[in-house]
Amino acid sequence: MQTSFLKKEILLNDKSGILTYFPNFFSCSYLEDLKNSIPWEEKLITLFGKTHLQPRLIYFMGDPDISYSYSRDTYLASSWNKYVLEIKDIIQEFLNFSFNSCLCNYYRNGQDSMGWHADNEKELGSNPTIASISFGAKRTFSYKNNLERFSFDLEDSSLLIMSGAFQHNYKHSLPKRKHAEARINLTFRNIKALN
Ligand SMILES: O=C(O)CCC(=O)C(=O)O
Repeated sequence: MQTSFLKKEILLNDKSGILTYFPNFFSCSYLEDLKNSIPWEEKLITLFGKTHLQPRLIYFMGDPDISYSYSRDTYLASSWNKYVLEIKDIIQEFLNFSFNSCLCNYYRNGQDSMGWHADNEKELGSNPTIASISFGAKRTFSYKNNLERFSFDLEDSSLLIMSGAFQHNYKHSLPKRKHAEARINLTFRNIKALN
């Protein structure tokens, strides 16, 4: 892959965390291939004692025996999808870093969203590097600490890398939008076995 002409935006780079954005990372969109080949699931989530359907479809995949617990649920990784594996190989080569799992999110329209959270589960280790890839509709990504809140757009075929202490110092979310077409987000993670 030719990477020397890639546009790179450093949105945050200090001891509180690192956010690096590549707006046109992929030259083609995998939206339709991912939409049609992943067996998307609608899952429940319990928040503040109430159980709801998560406002998006998800699918968790990864190496054998990888499991990930968040929002009080444990997900055992399903086997890799061929397109996700192809994308993983490209990202790994670019970052010189390997991932063993991917949480896939399918936002069907502007009503689908992701609430405020940090990816700070123990099995991600401290200061995890997470590669987040977007295909389809442009959506706003927001992040905040106790003092400030920031937002920017995640565009089709883009790559966002969250690293350093970002997950310790900020929460992030993908708010609802009045009108939005379908969007798929892949977040590649490296999950460690907990003893
Ligand atoms: O869809 C997005 O860009 C956000 C995904 C996200 O925050 C996550 O999977 O933890």
